[in-house]
Formats: sequence, structure tokens, C-alpha cells
Amino acid sequence: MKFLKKTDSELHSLIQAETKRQKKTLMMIPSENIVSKAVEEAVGSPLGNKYAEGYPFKRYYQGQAVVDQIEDLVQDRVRKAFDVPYANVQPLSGSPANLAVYVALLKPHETMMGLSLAFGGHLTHGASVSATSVFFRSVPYRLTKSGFIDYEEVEKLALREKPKIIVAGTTAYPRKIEWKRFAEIAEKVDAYLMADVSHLAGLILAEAYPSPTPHVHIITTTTHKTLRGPRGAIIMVTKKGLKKDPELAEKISKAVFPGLQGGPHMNSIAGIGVAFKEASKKSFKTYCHQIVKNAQVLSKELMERGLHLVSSGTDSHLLLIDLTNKNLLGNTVAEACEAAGIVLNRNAVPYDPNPPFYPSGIRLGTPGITSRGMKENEMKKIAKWISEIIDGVRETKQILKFTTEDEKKRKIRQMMIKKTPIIKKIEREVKRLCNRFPIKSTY
Ligand code: DSN
Repeated sequence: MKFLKKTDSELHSLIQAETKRQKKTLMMIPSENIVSKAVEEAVGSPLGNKYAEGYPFKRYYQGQAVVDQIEDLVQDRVRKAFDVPYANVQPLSGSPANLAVYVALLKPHETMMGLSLAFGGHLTHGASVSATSVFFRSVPYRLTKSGFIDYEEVEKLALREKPKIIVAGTTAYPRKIEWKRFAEIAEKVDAYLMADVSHLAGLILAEAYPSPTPHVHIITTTTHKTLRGPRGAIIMVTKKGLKKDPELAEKISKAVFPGLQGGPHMNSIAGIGVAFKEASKKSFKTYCHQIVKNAQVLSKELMERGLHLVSSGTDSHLLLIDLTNKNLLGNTVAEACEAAGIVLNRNAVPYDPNPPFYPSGIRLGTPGITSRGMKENEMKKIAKWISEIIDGVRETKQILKFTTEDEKKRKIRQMMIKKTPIIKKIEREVKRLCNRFPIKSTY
């Protein structure tokens, strides 16, 4: 980054610091991943200079000869990979993609259904604080006490509320989504069924997770999670979707542009294309299967160490640890793990007695560390460290007689974490592990 260094040393050194942080720590936030240099180059290319309002071969500005070919090529790669007849690669990220689908299909205050945020759904699946529930009427469904989607509740609510769209999608749900079951329910009430596979797209392409394509009408996804591309999103319409509504693709095109967006980010679209090319390789398939294997080993090891996992395991890349039996907040454990170099996030667990800012769980995933080449043996180590950190923090808490109220005070928490000797030891071991598995440039 020699040009950046010369022009803006302040931002250059901050970017260097973040790069170093990523190298020296374990990326275990399940929605994060590490892109190849090829993706970075596409995103950092002069394509970012170009305005291209409209769609390929039907734009509102001159100078489109090259970007038309690029967007057309990327759409084609997406259609082939997901076996769908329509792909829109312009949404700027996951939230605008989901909103575009609602804008395409719902009139203001018409009803949609999605998984409750508190139970592992996304903000845009109709959470009360999201525009998706301000402008539309949202009916949330939940998980059962054992941590699985409550399909009986979904069906009951759908029959009662007659939603126009049902969203089958998650952001903190470790298990397989039963696409067929959702399709049967949607058919009973003649709803559009939309799968939000943002977390799962890579796994689906690699056949490490079931594909929603035969069952749903619409698929949305971000491109930067298991898919390992740049930040961005895609909306797809399936053959089944076009059969239900021959105008579905056109409605979605119009909702994205000119409905919600102006010029697409052509540099990101090219980066998405690179990610799809990488995802078509055999090595990507191996990678995604390893992600799931790693998450399952991690789950098993953590459970053997007495930790409670929501749904008692995982079928995917992520797991949710419920800390209520440890009498700890997710905040405390997430901060303690970060101090030791394990970066994950605090998260609500189903039927959480605590508020969302101080939830009772942590969410962690394996896409980032699997990109570095880590396998089962490393998962066993990480599970041991997480469990030791939790025990260490609990002991310190007992010695210092901490209450839940104290835990909410950041400074006291941090002091508590610093005083935990196990953290320093694990931090050194994490650094050693990171050095053994450097971040790769190519995949
Ligand atoms: N915020 C993302 C996640 O972490 O899952 C979803 O958009």
C-alpha cells in the first residue's frame, strides 16, 4: 500500500493495525471471513470510478461497454451456481436486498413473517426496531425450547395471519432449515417463500448444507460470509418463483433500481464474480465441508466440557453457547475471549431472560479460521481455551464478588478480565497458533 502510505499515513497505519489484528487473532464471528487477494484487487480496482445506473445493456449513462460485460458475466455465474433463472447482483448489502424484496411484493403495512431477532432471525426479518416492521406488518415466529425452528408455530401463525411473504432465514441458528416444510406452509396460505441464506451461501454451493432452490420462490444472500466474497448481496428468483409469479423478477429489478438504489458498486460486483469463480473450484467444496466438520468438533468438545449449546450442536458453521448455567453474561465472556485473541460476539439465546445488549450467550463460527487452514486438532485446542476462559472468568467473579449489575460496567469488567491469569497464557498460545496458520493470499 505504498501510495496510501504516502498520501494518508494516518489511515495507512490504521489499516496496517487492523491487518495485524486479523493476523494475530482468531476470527470466530460466524459472519466474517477472509477474502483472497484476487477479490481484494477487484474491489480496489478502477471499477469503483464508474457510474452504471440501470442494468446491463440498458443504462442511463455512457461508457458502459466494459461494466455491462462484467455485470452480465457475474449474473451468469450466480445463476449457474444456484441453478436459478434470475439473479440481481446490485444490492449493496443484505439489509437493502431484503428490503428490496419486501418493497417489490408488499404494499405498506401488508404482512410478512420472519424468525424473531431474539431467536436467531435478522433485523430485516421484521424486528420491531427495523424499518421492515415500521413499513410492513411483521409477525415473528420463534424456536422451540430445545432450540429448533418451531414449524408448528410457523404453520399456526401463517394460517391465522395470512402473510404475503414468509422468510425462512436466520443469522444465529446452527441447524438445518427444513426448506420443504416451509414450502408446504407457504403453499397453504399462498405466500411467497423467501430464503435468506446470507450465512449459508457458501455451504450451499459446496453441498455442505441443503439448497433452498427447489423449494422457495426467492433467495437473498450476502456475499461476504461463508461465500468468502466482498461485502455485497444478491437477490435470486427460482424457477418455482417465476411459475408462481411470472413478473417476480421484473418486480424485484424495479425495487432495487430505481426503487431503492442508484448506481451499483461495480467494483464489488466484480469481486462477487471472483468469489463465485473461486467457489466453483473443488478446493472450495473441501473448504466448506471442513467448516462444518470444524464447527461440529468444536461443539462436541465444548459440550464435553460442560457448556450448554443451543440445540445441543450444529449442522452448519456456527454455534451458540448459552451461558445461563454459568451465571455469566455474553458481554463478559466475549470480552474475555477477545482479550485472549479469540474474537466472537455476544448473542441472545432463545427465551433469554436478559436484554439484547446484555444477552446470555455467545455466538461463534468457523469460516474464518478454516480459511486459514485450521482443522479438527485446532478446534479441540480452541474449545479447551474457551472453556478455560469461561471457568477463569467465573472464578474471578466469585473471588471479587461480582454481581450482574457490576458486569454491566465496562471498566470493572475489563479490570476483572485483566486480573485473570489464564487470559495471558491463552493469548500467547493463540498467537502461536495464528503464526502457524498465516492468512492466505489465494484459495
Ligand atoms: N450482522 C450479520 C451477522 O453477524 O450475522 C448479519 O447481517
